[in-house]
Amino acid sequence: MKVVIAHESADFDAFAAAALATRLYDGAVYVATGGFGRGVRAFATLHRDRFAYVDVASIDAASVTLAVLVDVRRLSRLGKVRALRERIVRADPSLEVHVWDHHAASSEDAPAKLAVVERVGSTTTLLLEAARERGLEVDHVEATLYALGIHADTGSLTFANTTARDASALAWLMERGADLSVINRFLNPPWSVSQREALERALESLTVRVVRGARVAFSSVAVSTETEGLDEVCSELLRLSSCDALFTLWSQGPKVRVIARSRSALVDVGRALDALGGGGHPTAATAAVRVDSRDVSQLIAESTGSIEASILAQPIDPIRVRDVMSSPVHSVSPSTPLRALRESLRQWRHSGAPVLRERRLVGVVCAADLDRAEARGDSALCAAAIMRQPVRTTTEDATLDEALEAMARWDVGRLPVVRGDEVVGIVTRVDVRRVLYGEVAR
Ligand SMILES: [Mn+2]
Repeated sequence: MKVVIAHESADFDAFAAAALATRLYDGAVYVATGGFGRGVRAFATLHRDRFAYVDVASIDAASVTLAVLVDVRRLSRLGKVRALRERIVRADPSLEVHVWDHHAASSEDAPAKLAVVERVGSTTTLLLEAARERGLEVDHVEATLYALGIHADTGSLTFANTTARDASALAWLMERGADLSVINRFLNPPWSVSQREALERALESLTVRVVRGARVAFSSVAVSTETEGLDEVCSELLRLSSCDALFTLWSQGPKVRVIARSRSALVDVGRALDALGGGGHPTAATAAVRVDSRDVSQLIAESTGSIEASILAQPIDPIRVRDVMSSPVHSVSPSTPLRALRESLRQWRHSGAPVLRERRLVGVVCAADLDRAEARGDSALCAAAIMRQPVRTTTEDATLDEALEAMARWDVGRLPVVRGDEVVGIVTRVDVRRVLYGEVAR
């Protein structure tokens, strides 16, 4: 018997990859090992005659000769397949294992005879590339499911893990009739009442800590075991909290489920949840901790502590203003004639400069204002006449995010960097942009 196995709580990437694998491996059966996500379950039920799967209880693990693991290779995420997992772990020679996955490596990855592991946005992309190489065709219903897989794992091609390969796989599926209204319906199903309640209570319990310069939010709430879609609640909460990363700890029956999201390179939530035996991607990860006989609130405190410790251990420091500012600063005085100012800016190749009176910052001049003054015929004036006040400043310790926010708020393209009364540098929109576009080495 040949089986395809995806990770437990299968998302659309897992489900789509599993369905596609049953086409690539003739006669293979998708064995569902532990539940589907909210939208996936509705889709799977409606399409069971097209995308078949069997329950894990209905197979005889001893008769499996080929196990194809898709969107997973970490043994602890395989779900309820104990007997099969044992055969994989002891490298049973009568069992061949193939892996198709896009997750980061872990210490408990299944040993495999064939491993197609690449850091693309979705596992569906990897299988689809293989299918296209073999000349396999898909109809509009299959195209819709595979497109759902790519959309789900790449945030519709916007997550940082997305590659051009995901986009071209998606384009190929759209050419084959992937149905956008069906995709929208199942990708973002309407929220349930219990999700809304979970969101409200999680919002109330939100606490924010600054860890290594990153704003990290924590929230812990007890919810009933029937509450589904907590991953969606977590994503929404991250947006509402305007933090860099969010860890939600849901105590749910015998488990505390940890769901984490990050929207900053400063916090890799996949690595942060490693310590709790979970995992995932830098931007989205989960873990489940058994409560056993322990006190839940103590368990939550311990889990939170271990998450913070592992963020602290991550070798990622935010880029700060001091790392990119220009220093020392070329400055002018209020009495500098505009003609001389123009000449100085040209020499320094700057488009603006701070104005200092006896070393004290009193304004900022920029080339655009200088142009306007000259166009009005005001070239006989001095810097004081065109300088902008009040002066918006920043500090060396500010993060680039803070500098960017300040520029946007005050609509300025350069911020003098001050230490007490002294101007020690200047940071411009060009500096911030170079960081944003990854042109500055970390
Ligand atoms: Mn995936």
